Amino acid sequence: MITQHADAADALSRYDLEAIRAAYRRDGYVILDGIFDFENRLSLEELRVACQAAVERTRRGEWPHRRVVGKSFPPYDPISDDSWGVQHLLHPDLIVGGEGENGADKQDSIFARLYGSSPLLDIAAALLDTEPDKMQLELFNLLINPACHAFALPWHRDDVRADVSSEEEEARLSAPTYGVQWNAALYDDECLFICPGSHARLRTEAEKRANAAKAPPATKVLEGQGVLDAKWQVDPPNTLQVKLKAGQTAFYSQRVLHRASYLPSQIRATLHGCYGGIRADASLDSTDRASEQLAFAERARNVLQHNVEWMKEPSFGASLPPRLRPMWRNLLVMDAHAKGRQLGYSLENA
Ligand SMILES: O=C(O)CCC(=O)C(=O)O
Repeated sequence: MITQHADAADALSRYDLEAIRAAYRRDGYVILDGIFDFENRLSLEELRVACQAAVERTRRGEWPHRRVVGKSFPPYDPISDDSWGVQHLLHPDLIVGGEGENGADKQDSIFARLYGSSPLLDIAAALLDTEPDKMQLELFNLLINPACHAFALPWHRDDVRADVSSEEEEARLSAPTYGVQWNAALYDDECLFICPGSHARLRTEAEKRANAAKAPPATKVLEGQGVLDAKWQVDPPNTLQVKLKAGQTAFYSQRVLHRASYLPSQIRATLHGCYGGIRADASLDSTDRASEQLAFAERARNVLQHNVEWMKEPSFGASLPPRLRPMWRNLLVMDAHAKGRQLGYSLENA
């Protein structure tokens, strides 16, 4: 529809995509304003309400797909009742049987509408150097403050293990990267720490030490207690605390070295999503290029380790906004190529 396209173009024209791309390539992250101001004109407040319903349902123990305090990476075995994330915001069951009649459909679609909206999707496409219909639907989760624990994730790259040799690290980093991740803050959020530029080079000795260190264990804290542990002894000197104001979004490479710290007293509702770009040659078996194989495995593992069987349902594909449907089909293609490969999990919980 003309209006929708005009709005999308208008939303995008406010951004200097070349400058954004240059910053992202150099630093491995870029922070932008205004990605919620998309064509459907949903407000931050509406997104907060929808997220609050999902958080309450998770805290009541009614939503099994959650990031569990005590587990930094998948699989998130339910070892604790407390949670640091709500998984699968696009899952049709998140709303069915959830908060009741009032606004349920609206909440259901608000996440799909945001995930497929402009300028969010178009900026991600620009960062991936592609077009939305050549991208794949991936993960869309919500990162939240635990209810009663201080919890932290160790320094990590999402799919490169800390104990890689320099040769392997070099091979992994020089393979193409087909994904982009983003944190979109509904409240001010200072939980994420990164080493800018570390997505595209070997780690320094200080970064290797940080990457090898365990995070402090989860500890129970009383209401109102605690401050965000802005500094760990092991932090490399180039550590940057990512400070997002409500409404800001950080797009970042999953290869950038990063960690995170969470406190119950620090309200967090940060939408956490990723998209993948598809390879020009969709048939993986026709290429013997080792770097393509590495790139494919990285992307596929990143998505498939999160229990996404439900995403393959035709009814889910049919329920999506039109812009997301080619992306959903691309996800199925990737899944078909991944069949029979033992991709495993990206990282190990310490
Ligand atoms: O909490 C965050 O912002 C970072 C989450 C993260 O590092 C991860 O999901 O691997």
